[in-house]
Amino acid sequence: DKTVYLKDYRPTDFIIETVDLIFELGAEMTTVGSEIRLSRRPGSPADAPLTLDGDSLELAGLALDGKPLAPERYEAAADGLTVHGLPESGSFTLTVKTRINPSANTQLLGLYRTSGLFSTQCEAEGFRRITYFYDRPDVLAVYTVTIIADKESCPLLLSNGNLIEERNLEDGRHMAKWHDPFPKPSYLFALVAGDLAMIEDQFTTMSGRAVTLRIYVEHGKADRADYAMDSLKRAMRWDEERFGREYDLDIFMIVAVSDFNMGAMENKGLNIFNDRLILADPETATDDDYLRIEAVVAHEYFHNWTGNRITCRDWFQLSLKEGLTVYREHEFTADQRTRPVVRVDEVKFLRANQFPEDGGPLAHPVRPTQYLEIDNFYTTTVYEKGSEVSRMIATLLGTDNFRRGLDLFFERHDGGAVTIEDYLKCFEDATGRDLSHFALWYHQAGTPVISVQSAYDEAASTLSLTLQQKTPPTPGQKEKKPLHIPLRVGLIGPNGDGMEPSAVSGGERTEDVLHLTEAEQTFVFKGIGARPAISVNRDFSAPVKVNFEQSRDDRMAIARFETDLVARWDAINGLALQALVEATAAVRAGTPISVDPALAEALIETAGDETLEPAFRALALTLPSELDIGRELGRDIDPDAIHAARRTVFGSLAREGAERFRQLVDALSGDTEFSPNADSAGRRALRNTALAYLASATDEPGAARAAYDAATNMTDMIAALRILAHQFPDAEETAAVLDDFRHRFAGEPLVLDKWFGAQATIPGEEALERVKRLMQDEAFDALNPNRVRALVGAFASSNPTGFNRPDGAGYRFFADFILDADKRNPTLTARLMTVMRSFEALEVGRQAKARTELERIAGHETLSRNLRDIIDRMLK
Ligand code: B3K
Ligand code: ZN
Repeated sequence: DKTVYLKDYRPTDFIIETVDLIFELGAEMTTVGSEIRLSRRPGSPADAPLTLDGDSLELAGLALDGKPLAPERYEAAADGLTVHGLPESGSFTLTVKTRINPSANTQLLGLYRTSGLFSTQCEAEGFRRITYFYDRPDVLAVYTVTIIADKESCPLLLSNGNLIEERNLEDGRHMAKWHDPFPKPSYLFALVAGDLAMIEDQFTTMSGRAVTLRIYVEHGKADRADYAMDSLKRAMRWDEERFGREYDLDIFMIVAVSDFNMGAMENKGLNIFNDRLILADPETATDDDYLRIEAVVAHEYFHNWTGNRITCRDWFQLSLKEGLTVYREHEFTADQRTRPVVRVDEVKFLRANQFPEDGGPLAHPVRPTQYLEIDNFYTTTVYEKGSEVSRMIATLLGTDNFRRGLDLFFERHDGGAVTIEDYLKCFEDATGRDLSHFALWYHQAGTPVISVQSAYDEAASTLSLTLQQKTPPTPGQKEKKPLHIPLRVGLIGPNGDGMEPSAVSGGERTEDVLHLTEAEQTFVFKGIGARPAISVNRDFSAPVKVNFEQSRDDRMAIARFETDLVARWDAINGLALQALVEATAAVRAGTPISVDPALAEALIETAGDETLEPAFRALALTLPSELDIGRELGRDIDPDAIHAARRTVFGSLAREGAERFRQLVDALSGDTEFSPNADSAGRRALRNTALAYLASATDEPGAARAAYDAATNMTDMIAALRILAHQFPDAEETAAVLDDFRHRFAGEPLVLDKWFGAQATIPGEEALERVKRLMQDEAFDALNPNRVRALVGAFASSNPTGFNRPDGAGYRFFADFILDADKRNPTLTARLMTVMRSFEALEVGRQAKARTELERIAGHETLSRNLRDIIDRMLK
């Protein structure tokens, strides 16, 4: 059993001071020379051997202080190197030589070569695929890196830090030497070599230092990197202003690569990105792409302080850097755009991704205590729930105190590898507030459910609010304790105005935040002259589910009058969700569906409310997805019934509001100059949402076809294409548009991903055959993670009727794909596999078919550790 436990943590026996690496790059054979300066850690046993990590390595030489080591002094295996009899005191140098094959590296972990480019991905445990090393985050060393390669095919040689030497060698080769003065763990090491285009800019830091900024992209794509550059500069400025964080090297580089397992990687001074998160222009990128580019460029940049300057002691502390950095990224996005709109997107994401994880077989705490494969813990719990936990600290302490705590964190731990406890202690020490109860959020998995009961006493003018909290059991954690939950609660009076109580008893209250600390607590609000509508969890102050039987009138009051727009959206969304759940039940019972006219009115009214910004109106108008409805049901899910119900409700709303939708489409179609800013994007979102309704109201593809033809940017173009594909899959217009798109963007893999995705998600039984057909398209590449996610990933995760075909053929296809792909890229397959984690919520027939396929996968003996870990937990 290779399980790693938090309780087993102990420091290494040796300390690494410096590392000198020499890469002689060859496509099929690269040699890596590593010279490590080491010394025995004071207090560690005098006879302890040095045990370094390795993964699929071949040792090609080993020397101690320049002298080759006799074979009896060491044991070398593909997965590790042990050296005996090392000096008891003083430092010494170990020279390790390995040989690797970057072209054969289809895992895209370690050093790999795709499309002529050498690049690396070392987090979490990829460095050990390059050389034998203490590949763990608490070993921080200063790196000097020499890269030698053929000059013609690899004119560009990059690594972390500053370039200190560059010269030509014989045989057409050249070399570059980089030095990073900041001690770092191996997971932040990076190397890129190849032939790329570049854009350059400059940033002057708050203390007046000039920093060179460079973004490297494929030749011919340089003009698509401007938005990323602009985002980077805004992020750098924002981090100075909001958190006092200044950049520390003279150069900051980003490289966009097209074969990449995740979004991006924060290597010190040399971020490496999936090119879909760098490249954008109006003709090829959507507003969502722009939004994500801005967010991820900022996120990786913010890691320079939260992750790089201060890193994790061990991988159990992953949320220390990821949760906090997501929180910083969210705050940045909120400041760049419209705060409540950004917040609604976060809430939607959390509910769609983190809640199901927390409520299923893969649930784990924000700080786990054990793992089999750390790669599988880069989860939405560690990231997004981790971010929510930091957000709650800010809510509990207030913005200024949060900043004080974070300042102390930077001051106290700069250069360190620390724990979640160290992080919390800074907030406690800076503010005097005890966070020991709050800390449970890091250790207890599961989404708390808060049940609310209210009683209004007219004679006494009091409102009592009884709040009960319960966190359901999760794997390995049956019993749950009550958490410290900051819950924002607002009261709305009969005339729509907010009501402020004269006093509140029953627990701590700061502004509108109730501090829920016990399993059950009753707060009594005094001086409430009339029965209010109660708005619970404003701004989504806590990542919880709220169970509150509220009258339709109260919910309507919140939907109309709540000043907190997040709660307002939530009320509208909740009403729509309830209607869709009822409609689904009607479909299954064979009874007619009736849509509450009040709901239709509220939606249509909001859509036309000029006092609200278009982006918010678009959000309000967007019905919960089929997946949302399934999650709300939580069990016995019949995707076909959900689909039929949603289609009917959508159609009836569309007919009801046809006039308004037409008017919105016309009024918002005039923008000629494209700007990616939030305001313009919001207008496009509202217009395209209205267009989808309009298409359904008229039940003919003409308007969408016309919109496709008239589109001057990718957002409008793909929106029209999706309406056609999803609402009129068999129409001539749809075939024509799909064909046009395919040819127009023939040389643009990232754009064709949108085309794959739009078709992979066309509902219905025929989806599977369509996906299989698309896999034969020459633009599809089963080795490229972006292609796989766009087609197979979208089908499995976002096509409920197609994937969950009652005959189980969708599951069978998916299992076959997974088994095949697992031989090449385990990170990718394990991640893909998780889309089936909620299979037990399906109705029994589909559930059994899904289980059969999952068990078939589990029955294979040669699964990667990544996939083995996921599948075994899913079937437990
Ligand atoms: N830290 C990387 C993610 C690494 C994933 C390794 N399996 C990107 C990020 O979160 O910013
Ligand atoms: Zn991150």
